[in-house]
Amino acid sequence: MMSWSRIFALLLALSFIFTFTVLKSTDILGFTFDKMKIKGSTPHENIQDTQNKFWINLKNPGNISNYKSVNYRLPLCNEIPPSLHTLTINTSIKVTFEKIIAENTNVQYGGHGKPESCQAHQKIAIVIPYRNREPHLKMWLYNMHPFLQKQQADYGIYVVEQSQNTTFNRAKLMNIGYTEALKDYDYNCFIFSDVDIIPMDLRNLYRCSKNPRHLANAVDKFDFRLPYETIFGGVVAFTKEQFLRVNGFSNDFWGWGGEDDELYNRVVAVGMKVERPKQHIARSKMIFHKRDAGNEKTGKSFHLISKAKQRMYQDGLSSLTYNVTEHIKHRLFTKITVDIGTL
Ligand code: BGN
Repeated sequence: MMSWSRIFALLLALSFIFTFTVLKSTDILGFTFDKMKIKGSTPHENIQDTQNKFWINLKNPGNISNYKSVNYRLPLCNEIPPSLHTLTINTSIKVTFEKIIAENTNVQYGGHGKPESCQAHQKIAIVIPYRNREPHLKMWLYNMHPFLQKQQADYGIYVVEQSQNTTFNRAKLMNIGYTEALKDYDYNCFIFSDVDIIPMDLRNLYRCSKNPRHLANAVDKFDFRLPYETIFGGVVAFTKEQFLRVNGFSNDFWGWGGEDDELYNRVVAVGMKVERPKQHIARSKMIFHKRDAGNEKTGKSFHLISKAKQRMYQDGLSSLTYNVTEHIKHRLFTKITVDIGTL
């Protein structure tokens, strides 16, 4: 015969088990129990920084799901984050990776940041075409990590580097950034940015919208105006679907100029239009530099731009080929070095 105290203890245990099962299945506590096990860990904790540097060379990047973070039921962030204001950008100070890391401790390997107090509406990949511009990259990261965090963005930085010293192909690097970023995380917004453009106002939200957006429409180099109405260079934002719809950039623009004009024509050809933030908000600084070697004009742009509508479905994401030669998760960005062939 069981004593009353034993019966009571048994009932208590049963009710605990019952409550636990119900909470687990209904997720009442606001996060799933399996994920609770990794509460407090960062998505990147599995990566060992054995070389005591700021980066890891991933031999098999596909195996590391370093962006699958804890699914807290945070409230959605406000559409417009609080306390947005103009910024003073000083590009003459000296910055080091150590300094940027020290000032952005929330940023995780691969250059991934997200708001801590709320859930962002968009998952944003920032794609930067790159070759041999380390001082600019440091200046960009120094300014842009704080910028994106103040904008409460859930974002990752992708620096796509052309490995060969041959003619540069900005547009193809953008297409590669889009393709590679999607292997990391379910990004739904892509911001394609030059490494030398820094926004001067937090109200210039680096976000996607119903139409593709031109974010750098008031650059100091052009006296904070549009040099021509259809300009679409510097920094543009596309949702995943918008970029697919235009089949990305053309891969056939080697050397300086025109790939952005052609992209503009693609956008118009599929019936979308370009949106722009107001010019007093979109003020941006371009870091001064001379034209890079290997990025001369080739003189072929004009013809390609005029044929955008006819060519766009044969030339773009659908025809993209490249080889990744190095894939690095730096503390402040993901760097993907690629062999893209030559002109
Ligand atoms: C234009 C370039 C753009 C560039 C802007 C601003 C061309 C096409 C020539 C037929 N277009 O002249 O790519 O964004 O200047 O620098 O070169």
